[in-house]
Amino acid sequence: MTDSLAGGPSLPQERRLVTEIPGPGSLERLDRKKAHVADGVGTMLPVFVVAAGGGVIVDVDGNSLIDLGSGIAVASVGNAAPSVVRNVQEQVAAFTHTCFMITPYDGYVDVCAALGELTPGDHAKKSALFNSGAEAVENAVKVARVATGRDAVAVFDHAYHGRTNLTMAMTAKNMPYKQGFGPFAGEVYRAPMSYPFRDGLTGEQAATRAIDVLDKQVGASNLACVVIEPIQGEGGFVVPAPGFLPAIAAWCTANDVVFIADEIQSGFCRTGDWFASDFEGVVPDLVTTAKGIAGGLPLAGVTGRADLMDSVHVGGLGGTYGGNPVACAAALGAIDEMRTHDLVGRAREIGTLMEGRLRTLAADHPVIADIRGRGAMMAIELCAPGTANPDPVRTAAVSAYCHQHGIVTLTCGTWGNVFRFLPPLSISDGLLHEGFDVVAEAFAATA
Ligand code: PLZ
Repeated sequence: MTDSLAGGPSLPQERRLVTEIPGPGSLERLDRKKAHVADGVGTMLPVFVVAAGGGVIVDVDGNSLIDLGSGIAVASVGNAAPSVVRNVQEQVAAFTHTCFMITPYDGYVDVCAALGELTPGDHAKKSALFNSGAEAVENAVKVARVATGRDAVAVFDHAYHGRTNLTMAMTAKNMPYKQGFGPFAGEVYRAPMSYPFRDGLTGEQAATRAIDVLDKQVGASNLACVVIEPIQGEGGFVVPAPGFLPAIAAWCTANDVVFIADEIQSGFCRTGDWFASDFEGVVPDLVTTAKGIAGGLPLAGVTGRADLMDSVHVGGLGGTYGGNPVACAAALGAIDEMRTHDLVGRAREIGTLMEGRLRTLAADHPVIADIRGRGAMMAIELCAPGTANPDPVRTAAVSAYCHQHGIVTLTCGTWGNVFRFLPPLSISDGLLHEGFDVVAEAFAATA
């Protein structure tokens, strides 16, 4: 067992392997999981966690793993970040729940005010808070439908928006997200995404192609909204070619279609801006947020033009737990951490370091066909050398090596052939380098 169960940045910042991965303590617990947890809930790297912080995750056997995933871009301020812990402890001792729709409290309003300040654009904005990313996306669509009086929703190839019924319809990939779970919500239409590695189009060309599909197959006057991840997450960290997002946003504005940026994975400093939309100066009508917003507690938001947000009748938006006081306190702590430690700047530094390491790696391993991403949201796509044929087998082999050697790495992509790197912004350069040393070993060992 580990000597300290306290997490946070004071945990020893080291990779330390004292057993096989998973070790005996985790294997024993995996049997309990098998007995009591539904098989449909998978685990990618089955070590049971007792503490985490800075850039490491410590398991029940005393292994300390380097975290290059942040629990899928959630623990961006670091696990058990001090200001999150402090705010949560104070709030949890004061009151844990009243339901904001019954008797309100300051934390909810403070988070909405912060969202209004931090999201792109200087216009009048309002927000509503929810529990999960999928719920935020559902509610953004509800707002857009009421505001426009239209039904149709446009999404893109490779999109990921969640696992609820409407968001499954909006998500592109069948296995594992949709298989057998239909029928899905109607009036969801899919347009081609800008995917520079695969389509070779400029942003303008790709936008013209997408707009043509929407115009001809749906009709702008039927569209309530276009929903897009400014950098796609689960779909493969696809970064659209420059000019694509501004052209789609401009077309939406010209046709009174609500432009919704799903910043659930890309938001809150991750890409080296507060939001990925900021990079090209795109100002969405609505922005959905979750994940990084609250340092690990479940919270999500829809933020956008006050006139759109206020188009919904009183009582039309809500939920028992949406904007829970403890989650709001955590968010205020996380946002404070991002501001005081300039995590936007830190994400850029991490991006420069990771991109350098990945370029060196790609020079030695032609299976790495593309390097993309921004800031602390970087990825490599693996294909048979010299082709665009996805290589999910090599991806899985590299991944398994990393896991066995104490690095938490995640994969993604429509073909499961993309390695994504989402380290906590609290990780040290030293640990990052060590993590990428192991990734390099993994490529060499599986060549
Ligand atoms: N929109 C852009 O990335 C969540 C999903 C993991 P929830 N991505 C991780 C999994 O396999 O379930 C996500 C996202 C974008 C929406 C969501 C949904 O957010 O909080 O998982 O509902």
